[in-house]
This record gives sequence, structure tokens and C-alpha cells, in this order.
Amino acid sequence: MKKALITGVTGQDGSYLSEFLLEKGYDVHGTIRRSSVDFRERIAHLEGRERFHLHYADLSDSMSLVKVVSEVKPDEIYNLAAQSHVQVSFDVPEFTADVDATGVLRVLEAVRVCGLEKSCRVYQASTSELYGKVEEVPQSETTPFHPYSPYAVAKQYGFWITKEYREAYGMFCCSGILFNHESERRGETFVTRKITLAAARIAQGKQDKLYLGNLSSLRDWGYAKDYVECMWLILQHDKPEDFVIATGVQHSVREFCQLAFHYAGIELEFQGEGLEEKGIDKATGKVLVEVSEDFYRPTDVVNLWGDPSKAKKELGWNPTKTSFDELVRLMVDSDMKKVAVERAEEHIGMNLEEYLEKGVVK
Ligand code: NAP
Ligand code: G4F
Repeated sequence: MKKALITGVTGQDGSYLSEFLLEKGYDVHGTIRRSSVDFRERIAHLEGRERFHLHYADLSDSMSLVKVVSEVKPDEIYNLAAQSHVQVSFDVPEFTADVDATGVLRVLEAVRVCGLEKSCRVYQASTSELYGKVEEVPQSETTPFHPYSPYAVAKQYGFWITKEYREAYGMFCCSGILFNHESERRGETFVTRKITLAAARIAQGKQDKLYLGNLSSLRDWGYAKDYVECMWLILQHDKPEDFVIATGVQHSVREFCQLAFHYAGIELEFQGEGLEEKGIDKATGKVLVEVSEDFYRPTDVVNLWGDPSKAKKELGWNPTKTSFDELVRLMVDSDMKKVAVERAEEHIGMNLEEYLEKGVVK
């Protein structure tokens, strides 16, 4: 039985990867951080499973990493832990650098200190943000990097130190350069989830308006559940290499918003430009979406579009398993249910278990 160690197991990708590896028969070990509130919603359904284990460790604490690596002696490490929010990285640049840059070094050194450099394969969660102020469209493994946020600069160190350890010590360590991937488990402050949750709340009368930043920003959005398979495929490849993982299809924030509201039953029309642009409900004429400077970034990455040819050819991965439309629909459906349950709980004063028992919410 293979053993995998996942840092960032409580995150969107960590939860899907855990499910995927358990399904493959792995013994899965995940690292969690101590917190004053117990936020393990995404992995609650896995806790207590026989081959699923949790350990305390923090990427800013090398001792904790050495301890967990020496205890588990993993065959594969998936380093997913990070301060992953680009806008937040402008507010906490030093913390972001410590976790997203030096943290990667700490994981790689832990493997060496434990004498596992010849047996343990390491996946590093790299990002399309490295292309930043893009120098080429679409972006592939040969496109030059131009990081454009404290987050991206930190992740660029993570990318290069992973490559350095591969070349200097012959370690099987690789980066997946993943473009944006979303899901019903996406954090609520990333733009896609912010939109699907707001569309569901507005459609059900729980919110009046949605405020967004740059509506023209372009992203190559895929489904997180499809992307974790690629992380695994990268580590099963016969040689350690870096791969771009993307769908090859690009949409704007505005398009995402229009489609999400459509699936929530509202047809939006955008009028105006820049800070004056508004999303208007065609049926009622009500303004539902407005632009706010608060969500503009000091430097914004506006044209991400990946070329997944290498992953398709060498890993046999299908980049369009879940289409853009399907992705938006499944996120909206999930949030429509979530909001319906919240409303029902509020209105009838019952908790979810009582509801389900009484068959109020299907
Ligand atoms: P996420 O939902 O924000 O999860 C991040 C995880 O990292 C959480 O489990 C978090 O723990 C953990 N973490 C944060 N700081 C830590 C620290 N100091 N020590 C240990 N753990 C720490 O992110 P995600 O979307 O799953 O992304 C996974 C990885 O892929 C990240 O490295 C991200 O930068 C990268 N990436 C994501 C995308 C994307 O579109 N999703 C694209 C490219 C690359 P808590 O739950 O305790 O906060
Ligand atoms: O959803 P976002 O915050 O994701 P971003 O910045 O692309 O970062 C995500 O994807 C990266 C891969 O490229 C990961 F490495 C990273 O960890 C993270 O998962 O913003 C997407 C775009 C940006 O251009 C932003 O300016 O949407 C624009 N946007 C417009 N209004 C907004 C908003 N972003 C957020 N978060 N909130 C808004 O109101």
C-alpha cells in the first residue's frame, strides 16, 4: 500500500485529492494547522476512515515537517499548503513569502533530512500566476514567467527551488503549473464562488447586490476534481517534469457572472464601462451587480489562458472532462441548495436534521 502525505489537506484541492488517493488504495496522511475554530468542513466526511490520518504541521515550522515526514515515511508528498489568495498576498506579503516560498524549501529539506530523497516523490502546487503580466498567449511550459503579485513571486521561488532539488540531488520533484480550478468547495472569496453564492442569495431574496472588481479579467477555469487526477499522474510519470494543467478555454469574469445568474434564473445584461459598469436584471431593470474599487488589485493578472498539450500527450489527461458550462452549473446548483437550506432553517426554526427528517428539503 502506497503512502501519500498531503499538506493543505483541508483546502479545496486537498479534500478532492484525499478522496482520489483513498479510492486508489493509498494510505493518506494529511497535515492540519491548529486553529481556535475547528474548520475541517471539506474533509469531515473522511475523518474516521481507516486509511485517512491527520497530523499537525505548519509550513512555517520546519521541525513539524521533519517530524511528520519521519513518522509517515511517505512514497509521495503533495505540497498543496499555501496562503493561496492573490489579493490577500498584498496585505500579508511576508507571511505569503514564508509559507509559499520558504515553506516549499522546508518540505524538500525535510525529505532530505529524513533520508527519503531517493524514494519519495514530491508534487509542488505551482500556478499560472507565474505567467502574470503575460508575455505570450496561450501560456505553455516554455512561456517566460512574469510574476505580478507577492503571491506569484513567492510561488516562483517554490517552482525554482523544486527544479533545483531535482537537478542538484536527483530528486523526483515536479511542479504542476495549474490554471484556476474551481468547485462547489472553492473558498468563498475567490471570484467564482463569490459570484455563485451571491447569484443563489440574490435569486432567493437573501442579498440585494454583488460588488466585484475587474470584470474584464480573463481566466482559464477548470474543475478541481478533474485537476487532482493530474497531480497524481505527474508523480506516476516515468521522469520528473513540470506540466501546465489547463482547459485551453478562456472566459471573462463578466461571462462567468452572466452564466451563473442564468443558472440561478436571472438574465443579466451589462451596461456601462469601468467603475460605472453595472449588471442589470433584464426582467426587472434592477441593478444586481456593481463594480467596486475595493476589489481592484495594485497589479492584476488579466489574461490567463493555458495550453495543456503536453499533459494531454504525455499524461493522457483529458482537459475538457468538465466543460465551463457544467462547472458553473454545478457550482450554482450547489449554492442554490445551500442557500435554500439556510433559508428553510431560518424560516421554520428547524435545524437541518429535523428538516431532512420531515422531508422539507429534498
Ligand atoms: P486553499 O483552498 O486555499 O487551501 C490551502 C490549504 O493550505 C489549506 O488547507 C490551508 O489550511 C493550508 N495552509 C495555509 N497556510 C498554511 C501553513 N502555514 N501551513 C500549513 N498549511 C497551510 O487552496 P486550493 O485552492 O486548494 O489550492 C491548493 C494549492 O494549489 C495552493 O498551494 C494554491 O496556491 C495552489 N493553486 C491553486 C489553484 C486554484 O485555482 N485553486 C491554481 C494554482 C495553484 P487552513 O485550512 O488551515 O487554512
Ligand atoms: O478568483 P481570483 O481571486 O483568483 P486568482 O487571483 O486568479 O487566483 C487563483 O488562481 C490562481 C491560479 O491562476 C491560484 F494560483 C491562486 O491560488 C488562486 O486560486 O481572481 C480571479 C480574477 C482576478 O483577475 C481578479 O482581479 O477575478 C478578478 N476579480 C474581479 N472581481 C475578483 C473580483 N477576484 C476576487 N477574488 N474578488 C472579486 O470581487
